[in-house]
Amino acid sequence: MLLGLTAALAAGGVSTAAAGQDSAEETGALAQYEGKTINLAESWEGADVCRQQASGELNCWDEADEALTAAGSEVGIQAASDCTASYFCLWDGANFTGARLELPMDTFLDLLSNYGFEDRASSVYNRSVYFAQLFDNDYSDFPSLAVAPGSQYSDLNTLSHPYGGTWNDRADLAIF
Ligand SMILES: [Ca+2]
Ligand SMILES: [Ca+2]
Repeated sequence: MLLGLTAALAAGGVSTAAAGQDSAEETGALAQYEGKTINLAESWEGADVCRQQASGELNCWDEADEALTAAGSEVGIQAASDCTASYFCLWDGANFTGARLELPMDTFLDLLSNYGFEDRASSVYNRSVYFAQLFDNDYSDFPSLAVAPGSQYSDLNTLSHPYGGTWNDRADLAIF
């Protein structure tokens, strides 16, 4: 597992290349937001939610727009159920609040730095049928946190990290 991970990291940009983008050698995932292209590794430009579509497209939008289109939804209330079915979701804040990144489960790994989301996740929800793992690549042996299908962690501050402290704002890599 770790050998495969290391090889994949050495190859670089696996998920970006798999998404069919031309900029595989550049760092940063390019997303569509309010009619313009933004590089998530540089800035979310104020977007609240970004979703890597299974088709390879990456789209971002504002939470307010999402609430307007979801008829009967609890406007302004952020919840784990905001996570799109079959996706793996990461939130900047605890209790499923703040900026949200949605990743499909059709890629082997996603470097969160490509999305400007390394050392940032504070709550997660694996709303898919596949097993997922988060890794902290600040350490050579890649400590990992398993997130079983259908499971969620509302506050990564409550999970101990093997190198001390907690998993809050530590994950850099997601593997499915
Ligand atoms: Ca955070
Ligand atoms: Ca880290």
